[in-house]
Amino acid sequence: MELQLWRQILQPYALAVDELIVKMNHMKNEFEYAGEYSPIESVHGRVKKISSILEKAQRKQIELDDVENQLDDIAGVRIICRFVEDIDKVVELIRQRSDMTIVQEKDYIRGPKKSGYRSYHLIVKYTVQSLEGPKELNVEIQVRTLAMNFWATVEHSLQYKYKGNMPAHVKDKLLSSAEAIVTLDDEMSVVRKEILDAQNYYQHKTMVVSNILSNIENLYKVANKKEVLKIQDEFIAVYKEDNIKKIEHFGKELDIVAESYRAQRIV
Ligand code: 0O2
Repeated sequence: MELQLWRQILQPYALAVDELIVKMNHMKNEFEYAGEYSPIESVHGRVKKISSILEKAQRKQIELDDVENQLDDIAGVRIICRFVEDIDKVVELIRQRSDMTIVQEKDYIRGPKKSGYRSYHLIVKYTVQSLEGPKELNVEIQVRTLAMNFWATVEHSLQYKYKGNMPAHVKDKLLSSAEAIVTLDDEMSVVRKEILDAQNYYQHKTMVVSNILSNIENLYKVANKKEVLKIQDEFIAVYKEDNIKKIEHFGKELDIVAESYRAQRIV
């Protein structure tokens, strides 16, 4: 097949990769705008090089005319997460989308490859629009942690260097470093809990403080100004102590004061 024809065949795959990078990054941004922790750390993508397509087709004995049907990873998107738990969350987000359909899943995390490779692979059907109309194609989405990605990148370049003849001592080193990556990911999961706890704490504190502020604002309309100023000063003093229990207690007492004014108004 001519080079020019290959370039033409690969165009819709390039469009799919570009679109999916934008969409996945948008999901990441949505979490961030909502002030929430994003399970997506970064998004990358590529269209397989023609030389790699030809090499894989030859290795898997695929006819060149059948490459588009048989090779699922001509278009590839990689989603990098900080923590292992984020991977399931990302897979769930993809499962819920209506613009792509998962047709295959390979869980190399619960069942790593012999090489030590860990990653979650999805093949999705995705439709792009071109001048020739809609085209449905397969895209491989790999979801992995930063640590898994580091290992896979190093191992991939060593595979390339040794071209199938990797010395035993290098293989052993890669296997032991794959185990170290599992330990690292496990230990980092503890930090994830702390990040989420800190985030929940922050959200709770924000809610309690904004209730107090709106109560003080309303009191200005109905109560004696001097009294409200006193309440405001007391609140600033409690807030500076940065003790959530004391802020909560202050909030409850203020609720009672605000409620009594509301009751007086009704009477
Ligand atoms: P590239 O250069 O990343 O595109 P096969 O190639 O037969 O093993 P198959 O059946 O196509 O794999 O699907 P699989 O197992 O889901 O793997 C597809 C892709 O996953 C590979 O693409 C790699 O990107 C990655 N991968 C799988 N196994 C390993 C591994 O042991 N080490 C590393 N570093 N990556 C792996 P390509 O086409 O091999 O390469």
